Amino acid sequence: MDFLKRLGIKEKNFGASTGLEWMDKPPREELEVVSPVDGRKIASVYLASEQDYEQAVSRGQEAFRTWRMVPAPKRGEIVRQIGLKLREHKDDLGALVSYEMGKSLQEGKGEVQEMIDICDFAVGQSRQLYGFTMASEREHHRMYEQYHPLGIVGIVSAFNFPVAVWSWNAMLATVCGDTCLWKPSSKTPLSAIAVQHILADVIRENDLPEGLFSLIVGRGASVGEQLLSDKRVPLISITGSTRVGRHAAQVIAGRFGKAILELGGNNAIILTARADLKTALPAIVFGAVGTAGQRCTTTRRLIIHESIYDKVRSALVKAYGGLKIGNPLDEANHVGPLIDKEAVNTFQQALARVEAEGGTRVYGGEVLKGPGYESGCYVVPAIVEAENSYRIVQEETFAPILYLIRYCGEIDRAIALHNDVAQGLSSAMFTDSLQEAEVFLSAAGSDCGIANVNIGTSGAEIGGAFGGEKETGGGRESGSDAWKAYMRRQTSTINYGKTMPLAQGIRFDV
Ligand code: UN1
Repeated sequence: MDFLKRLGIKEKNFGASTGLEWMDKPPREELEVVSPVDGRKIASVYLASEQDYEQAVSRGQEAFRTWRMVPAPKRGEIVRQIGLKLREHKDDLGALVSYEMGKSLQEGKGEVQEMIDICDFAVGQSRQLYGFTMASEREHHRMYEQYHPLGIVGIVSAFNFPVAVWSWNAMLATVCGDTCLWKPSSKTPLSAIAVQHILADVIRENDLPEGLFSLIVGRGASVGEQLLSDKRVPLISITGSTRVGRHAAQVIAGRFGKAILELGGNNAIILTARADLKTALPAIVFGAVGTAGQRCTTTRRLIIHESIYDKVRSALVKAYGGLKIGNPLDEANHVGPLIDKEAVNTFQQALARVEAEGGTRVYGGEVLKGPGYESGCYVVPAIVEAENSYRIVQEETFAPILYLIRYCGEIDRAIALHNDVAQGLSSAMFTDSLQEAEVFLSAAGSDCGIANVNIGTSGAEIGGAFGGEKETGGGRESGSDAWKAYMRRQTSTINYGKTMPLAQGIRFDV
């Protein structure tokens, strides 16, 4: 476990920092971080107190006053340096993510690559914070819009992407002139602490102010509630469950704050009669069992045309039979553990519920025991035949359960089933029919924020806007023009004439 040392993780770590400074005054509640990989304690973290939170916010406000006046391309230069540091630490940080969270090493490194990619994206963006110039209806007037920094951006991230989702938000916020206050999941605080150490070099080398990047590790509602109701934090970006997001959105709206919500998904792939199963199969399996079914974008429902249903079911059972489940740091394994035993319970309860509603389990569902599985967090990914209307199918269970749903007739029927859930994150269709594909992507097609053709539901690139509709929350992070959410918009009109004409031709002579 040399990577822990190289990332600055000690036996006991502090969970609150404003940059170079760590808040280390005792007494503090201590949180033990246990790896789902082997059930061993990795390290412990002293949780942040309310005073630490106050300190982080006041430093964040102070840093904002100078940071907002730094030219955006110069802010981009800082992000460029962060990207370089992440490249240096990619293997170690990827290993820590894998060990602390349980995703495969490939996916752990992929997550750090996603951070590097968004750094590159944000550097380019720092020279492109464009506003429009509009034609004024008044003579000798110029009208244009500009984007200004917002202030402190709160970033609440989830355990399943313990570092990448922070970077989507933080790197854009940084080039936009904001300061960042990060509350990571208390299930994966060490990955966040390691990132804070990586940032420290860049902060030191560039003499950046304390409060530009703050970290607050809290547990349960304590610091979280403080953050939600804090008027000094104009924007909070939240990744998490719909339940948490619904509450957060109400509290933030109550103070007219802004929120970017990336909540639950219930993502489906439609396999039409025209699907190429050779390409579809790996996409389905990766989508359903990658990160042990704990991605927001995980494929949870497979909507299959009746003419190929039996063939698809047997191909999937065969593919699942070849999956290697075990220590995710061993690159021979495809599937690692769930995050904790509570998640294993949720997995088992969901399987019991779907069977009670009439579903048939065709593969998996067992909890693995014996050597290599001591943590009690390893499960065999499950395939279940179900109806879309089952209550459990309507919910997002954060575990590897793939529901097979049959459709008959035309794709309109498949699309209706597809959209008949409360969530709207990611979606896909496999077909070689141009017509079917275009219908799926049309206004009458998928109602999700992400809609793919001949690609699975998970593994989005950072260049596109990421997020979804309905109970997924409506927010967009990452690429495209998602940066606009991190800034405030201003329309400015300048009169360079010698008269005072009013808009709409109104005359007001005094
Ligand atoms: C998430 O699960 O919260 O599209 C993010 C994907 C990844 C990001 C997932 N790029 O699967």
